[in-house]
Amino acid sequence: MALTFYYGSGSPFAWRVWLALEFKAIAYDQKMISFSAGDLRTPEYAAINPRRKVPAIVDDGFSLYESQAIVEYLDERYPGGPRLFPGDVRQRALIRRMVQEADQYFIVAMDPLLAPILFGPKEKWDEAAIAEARTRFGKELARWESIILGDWLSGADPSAADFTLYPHIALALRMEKKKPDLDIRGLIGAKIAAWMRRVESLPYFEKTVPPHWKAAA
Ligand SMILES: N[C@@H](CCC(=O)N[C@@H](CS)C(=O)NCC(=O)O)C(=O)O
Repeated sequence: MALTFYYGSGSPFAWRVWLALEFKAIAYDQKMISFSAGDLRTPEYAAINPRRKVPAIVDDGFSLYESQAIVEYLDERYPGGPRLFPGDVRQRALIRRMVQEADQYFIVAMDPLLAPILFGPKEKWDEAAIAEARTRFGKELARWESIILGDWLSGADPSAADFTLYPHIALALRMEKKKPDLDIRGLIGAKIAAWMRRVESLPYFEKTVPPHWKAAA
């Protein structure tokens, strides 16, 4: 197998690459990195990604990390089949803009919830701070309701923008497992909810769902 994909279960950055690989029907070999077993700290992995994070790929001896760089690389290296950046120069610019918005603004708005709820102990939850962060995050989710341009985020066709935002929203929804009254679903508008169902209907979607999420479902 020419391309090896290194991922961690639940990483939205790895999930984006996984969706991109499947979308483009690129043959790959997958290696799941265990955060808890210390796989990121091995010298072998450091040689692939010295920042010791997932995702990473090794394609015919070429190592690459940083999810968005990987997605762009895949589209250029494997130009056959559907494009992750389809359309003309302006359409592709819109897609890149949305990717940036998802990675910059969406994540920044979600982080004040994610840090305490998914990664902190319940006993330390500050309900007032969580409520305030939820309101701010709700504004960001509402913004995407006006950003979406069609059936897919950037219009008529799926693109890298969909594969960037979807895993971030899925991670946000995951917080409800630990704190059901957070009601993230209640912050999601009708257009984004329909778009999520569209992503979830992609034939390869189920295969890319983080394995430990499926195990716990
Ligand atoms: N900017 C990076 C972010 C990658 C990242 O933060 N990965 C996390 C998982 S979501 C990770 O590997 N964390 C392990 C650690 O920091 O020890 C990308 O887009 O690939």
